[in-house]
Amino acid sequence: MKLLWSPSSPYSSKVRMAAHFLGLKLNEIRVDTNTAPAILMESNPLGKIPTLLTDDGASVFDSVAIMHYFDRLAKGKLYPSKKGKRTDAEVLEALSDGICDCLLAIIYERRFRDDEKVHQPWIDRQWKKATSGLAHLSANLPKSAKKLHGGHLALAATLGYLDLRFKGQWEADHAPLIDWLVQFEKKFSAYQELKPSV
Ligand SMILES: N[C@@H](CCC(=O)N[C@@H](CS)C(=O)NCC(=O)O)C(=O)O
Repeated sequence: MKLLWSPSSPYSSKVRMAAHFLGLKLNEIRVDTNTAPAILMESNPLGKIPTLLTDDGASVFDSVAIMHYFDRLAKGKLYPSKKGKRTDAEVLEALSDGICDCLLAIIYERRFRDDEKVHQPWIDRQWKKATSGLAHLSANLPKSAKKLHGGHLALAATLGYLDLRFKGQWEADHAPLIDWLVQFEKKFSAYQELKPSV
C-alpha cells in the first residue's frame, strides 16, 4: 500500500498513527499538494492528502475512509465493536477532524490570499468553532479506554497540529487536553515520530 502524505498534515498523521498501531506496512510517498503532483491528481481528483493507493490498485480517500479501510484490513482492531462505544469513537474522530478543518481554513486564508484580502471575521469565525470544539473536549474528556482507538488517534493528531501551528494560543484554556495527551503518549510511544511536524 502506498500512502500519499505530508508531515504537517494532521489527517496524514492520524492515518500513519493508525497504520503503526495496527502493524500495517505503508510505502509512504511524501507529496506537496501545492504543486498538484501527477501521482496525487491521478488518484484523487480533489488533490488532497492523505490518499491511499491499495495493493489492488484502488485509491482511498479521505482520511476517514482510509481509517475504515485499515479497520477492515485489521479485522476491526481500530474501532470498538460495541455499538455505543463505536459511535463515541467515530464522533470523537469527527470532532477532532472538524477542529482541524477550522484550523486549516485559517491557515489557508492566510496562505492563499494577498494580505489586504485576508478576511479577519472569517478567521475569527473558524477560531471560535475550533476553540468551542476544544472546550467541549476539555469538559468531556474521552474516557481513558484500556484500548486505543481511531478517535484517540484523531484527537492526538489534532492536538499535535495545534502545537505545530497555533503554539501559545490554546494551551492555557485547555489544560485537561494537555494532560490527556501526556497519558496518550504513555500508551503510544511513536507519537513524537508520527505527530504533525514540518
Ligand atoms: N477531510 C479530508 C481533509 C483532507 C485535507 O484537507 N488535507 C489537506 C492537507 S492537511 C490538503 O490536502 N490540502 C490541500 C488542498 O486542499 O488543496 C480528510 O480527512 O482527509
